[in-house]
Amino acid sequence: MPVVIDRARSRDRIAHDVLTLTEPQYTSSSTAICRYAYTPEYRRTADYFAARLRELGFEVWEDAVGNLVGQNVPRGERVYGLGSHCDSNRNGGPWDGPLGVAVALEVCRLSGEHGLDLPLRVISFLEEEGSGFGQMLLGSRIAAGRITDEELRDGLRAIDDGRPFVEHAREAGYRPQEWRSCSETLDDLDGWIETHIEQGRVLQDEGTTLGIVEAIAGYVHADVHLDGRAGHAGATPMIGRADALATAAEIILEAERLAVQAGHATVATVGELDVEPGLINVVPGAVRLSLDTRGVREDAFRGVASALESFAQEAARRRGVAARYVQRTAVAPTPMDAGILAALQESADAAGITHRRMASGAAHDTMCVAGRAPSAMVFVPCRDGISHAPEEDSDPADAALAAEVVLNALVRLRATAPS
Ligand code: HGY
Ligand code: MN
Ligand code: MN
Repeated sequence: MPVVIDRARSRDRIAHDVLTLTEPQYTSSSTAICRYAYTPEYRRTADYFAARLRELGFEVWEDAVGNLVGQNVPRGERVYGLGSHCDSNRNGGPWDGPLGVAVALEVCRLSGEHGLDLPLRVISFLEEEGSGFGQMLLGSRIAAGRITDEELRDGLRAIDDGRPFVEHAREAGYRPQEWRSCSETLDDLDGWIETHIEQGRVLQDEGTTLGIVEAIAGYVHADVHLDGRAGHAGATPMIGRADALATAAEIILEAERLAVQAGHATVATVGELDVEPGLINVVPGAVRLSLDTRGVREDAFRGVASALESFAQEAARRRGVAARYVQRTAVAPTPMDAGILAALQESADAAGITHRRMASGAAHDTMCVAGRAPSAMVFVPCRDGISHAPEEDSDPADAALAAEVVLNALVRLRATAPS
């Protein structure tokens, strides 16, 4: 018999956790949610979840770089993993990340209240958004060993002050030199389920309650550095200019064209643009633009990235500009585990909750966990598909239904687990 929960109570508890974290002490911005690794606002947010887990009798710790872990059985015992992240995009909304940690927390409460005694580990990964150091999924990539010593030591610098990741981590009391020990954060997992807002609008437009995520889009993140020649905007003839920003403009439009041409729902975005000197009366001498290209077909989005690198070189050469393409990171598309997907689907059917299989266009820490444990995700609708914006909104009643489905899926998985 499926476990039937008090959905209103779960809705209210999840809403309380998520909305508490919109209070001023949990964000450095007055207009959006903005918190990221090793900042006071992030520390307070992690401490909030740590306190809620300790209230449930969980042992709570942080690994060598700051992934937050809570567990209700002794370390070394097999567990089911739940969680997400509680850092935010710099222009973030309340639900992206904290919804998943709050649902995980609610499943822990429900497991205790219903006497299910599920062995559970909650993980809130560090720096999922990359808002502090420019690298998404940083905490889960470190835990999954999908980074190198050199990248960690030399390649990661704080967006705010340019200082190395390892310096910030040490100042925050962590042991970045022991980053390999973070693999223990993903040890002993018999399964992993992350709940997240959809960040698109498929569920809303269809009127479906939950998304059962069967694959997560992979991505390439890179930067293109263009070095032209600054000059007087009035006295420099058009012929012979080495205008870095005009070169960037060609590249940005080419990224759009290449993504559309690639098909298979491939996307490409140039979201960051630094212009030097950035003055009205000076021909731009130097530009850095970011590239984010993603999709569920790796050949398609990687094709966009390499075609854009060649185009940038060619457009720059035509304009007497030097182009340098530097990849930040690349993560492959990640299929989810069939057994976990089936358990989620059966649980949703048993509870009479509408659902549909879907892919995630957004990246998630689950991509890194999936290499270490059978993993899947559950999506809840977010209003009009708005995310990575302060207007982001979601209905905690849907999150409560997700908690009920996840709880029952874990009960199913345990019942069918090899003894
Ligand atoms: O951008 C992403 O896919 C995630 O929200 N960090
Ligand atoms: Mn997220
Ligand atoms: Mn996000």
